[in-house]
Amino acid sequence: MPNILLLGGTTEASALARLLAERDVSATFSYAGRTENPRAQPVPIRIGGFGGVSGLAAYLRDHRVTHLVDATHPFAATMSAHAVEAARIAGVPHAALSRPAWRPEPSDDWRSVADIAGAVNALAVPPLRVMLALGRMHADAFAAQPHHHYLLRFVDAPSQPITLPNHSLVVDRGPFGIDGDIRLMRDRGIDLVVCKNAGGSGAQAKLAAARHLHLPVLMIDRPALPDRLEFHRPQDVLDWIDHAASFGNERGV
Ligand code: 3Y8
Ligand code: NAP
Repeated sequence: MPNILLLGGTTEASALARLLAERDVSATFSYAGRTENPRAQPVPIRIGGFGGVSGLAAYLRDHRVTHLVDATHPFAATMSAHAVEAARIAGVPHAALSRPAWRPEPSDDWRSVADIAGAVNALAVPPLRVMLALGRMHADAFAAQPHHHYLLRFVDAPSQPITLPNHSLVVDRGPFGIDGDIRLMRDRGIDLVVCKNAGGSGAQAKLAAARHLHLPVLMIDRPALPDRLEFHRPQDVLDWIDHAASFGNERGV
């Protein structure tokens, strides 16, 4: 019988959890514990790190996991690297459920940068009203460019003071809608949107809103991820799990 460990935290991970629950497949949904009230899931949840590669490999063995599915965010590069290595050590089949990177439409005004530091450097320009749609973990990096007004959007109210001198904060969790993001950007007089190339649908609204308002986008490219088996649709992950199980070979190899 398959026993899945699903590394979650994305819309696609939640969609896969629903499919697994509908098919009554044994699965555990894993959150890092970054937010106060993570979305409930239709399968058992575990919250918190594993303790690095060795901790995850031990978890896979101790819980007799038959398949490890990494459905974390494309910027969760450490988790994804650990997942590939721990699955190899434990001899557990591994696959990623990821979403293709966003691509600009012909009318879009995107400038791509390699990483957060690249985005900070790109803001060495006269004062702007910047929507920093990066969440909480990277906001402080932009204190190096304190002359802009930053609109921040966090999932939870911050527990630490925000070091950006000139900012306003919206506490909201996605998935976001286009009309809501158009209203937010228009009401706050946004000149520029800074975001990660997350892909998927849950964060895409801001790109459509920027397009509608003819705003430029500073797009942060994804970090490098290890080579691995990847699917883009939850159903394809289910077929991969079924294929291994139907061959009576739970190791999926
Ligand atoms: C804890 C689980 C679902 C999944 C929903 C997706 C969509 C909405 C859009 C903006 C961009 C951002 C941020 C974002 C989105 C989905 C998805 C996605 C971006 C939750 C969640 C967890 C997190 C962690 C959080 C990070 C932050 C990033 C906010 C739950 C809601 C900016 C990424 O306060 C913090 O410490 C937040 C940290 C990592 C990035 C950062 O660097 O701050 N996600 N987001 C997961 C865990 O503990 O394992 O609370 O329910 C999940 C979702 N956030 O099933 O509904 O599929 O991506 N999340 C980015 O894309 O740039 C917001 O504002 O436009
Ligand atoms: P990260 O930097 O790649 O991972 C750092 C450490 O956090 C990992 O080594 C692991 O700790 C722990 N961790 C990460 N994801 C985990 C999970 N799903 N279950 C258990 N432990 C996890 O990760 P991150 O970028 O902080 O992302 C954390 C979570 O937020 C992930 O679930 C991700 O899908 C979600 N998320 C992230 C973003 C983003 O922009 N980064 C956006 C949306 C959602 P140990 O080493 O102790 O095992």
